[in-house]
Amino acid sequence: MISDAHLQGLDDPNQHLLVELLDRLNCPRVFLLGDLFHFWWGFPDVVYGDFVPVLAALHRLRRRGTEIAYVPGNHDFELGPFFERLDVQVASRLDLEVGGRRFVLLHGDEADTSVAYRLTRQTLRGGAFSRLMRRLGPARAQKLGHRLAGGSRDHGAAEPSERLIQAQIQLAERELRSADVVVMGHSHAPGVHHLEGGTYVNLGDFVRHHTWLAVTETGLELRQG
Ligand SMILES: [Mn+2]
Repeated sequence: MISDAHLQGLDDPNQHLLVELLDRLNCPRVFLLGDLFHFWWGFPDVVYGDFVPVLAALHRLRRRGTEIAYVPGNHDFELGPFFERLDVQVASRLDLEVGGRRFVLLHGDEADTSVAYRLTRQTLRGGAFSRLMRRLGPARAQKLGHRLAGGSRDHGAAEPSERLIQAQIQLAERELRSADVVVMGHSHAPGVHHLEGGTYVNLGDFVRHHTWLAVTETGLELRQG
């Protein structure tokens, strides 16, 4: 399970590190838990040149027989048209059983219930914004989206807010009432938390920590690189 690479373009070193990781994975399933791209607004039949290396790596991974699922993050829009053609499942959350344990997979931005965040989310996910992006077309939509997402190179370098980290723990506690393991990203704060109801793993990110979760027969391993 991998999330939050916030890839920015062909010269982003994290894109090549992520490609190397995807190319050496040898497992039945891979879960992408959001914000692989700093901004993605999908148009049918549009392949963004900036992301060809990672898209090709996902295609190779799928061709090797690995099933891939993508839970969109708050920087990902309209993933369906393109990713379903790559035979990647897109779902807003995933509830599944692995090795007899019930997993819930989320991006994790749901935890942020602040008014400002909810307003922004409502606007960006609304019909008016969608119509605007379609009118702009792929090149200008990506440009605008990138600006809205904050174009800075050192995105993700800032320390995650304690408020968000706590809100995610509370969300995990709620989900653990009906699950054994909750996995999310978004806060870029990697960690394995043993809570009363089960285990909550935050994936961290692939911007600065380069952390990801391996689910093996022996347990959960937060790995680096
Ligand atoms: Mn996010």
